[in-house]
Amino acid sequence: MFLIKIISRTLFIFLFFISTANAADSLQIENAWSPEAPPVAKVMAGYMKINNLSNKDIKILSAKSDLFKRVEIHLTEMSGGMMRMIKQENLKIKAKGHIELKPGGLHMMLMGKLKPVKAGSVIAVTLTLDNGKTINIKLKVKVDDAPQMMHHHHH
Ligand SMILES: [Cu+2]
Repeated sequence: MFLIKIISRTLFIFLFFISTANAADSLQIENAWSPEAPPVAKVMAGYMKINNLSNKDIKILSAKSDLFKRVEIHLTEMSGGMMRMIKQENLKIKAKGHIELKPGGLHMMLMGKLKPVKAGSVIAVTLTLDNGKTINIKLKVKVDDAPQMMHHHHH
């Protein structure tokens, strides 16, 4: 009995290290979501926190989704009282760093909606990284609770 306990504990620790080793050379996505848009809207936005757990800088080179013609990364900027969105050619997340895609800042722009997307559903997006890896993420489509979001913001 005692030996089995030791073996299973060792196995558990071993598996734990395998899973962290995998995560360590890639990006971890937290809280990925997209505000529900009116059915006629062709464009939607995506927000999330992206953690780089590795000790190398990682760039996101491109993104795609089957539900949209095109997926881009944009930066919202105020200039002269006008809000404009600037397409980012890539998105760098520094080693051990993180960035946040959020309303009014960096965001994912999902363009040319091909199918209806409702609150409660999920938008699958594939990111291509400069280290040759791809990661699949899922944006939860929710009714926009923007005023509340402000209060819940923490780092
Ligand atoms: Cu945009």
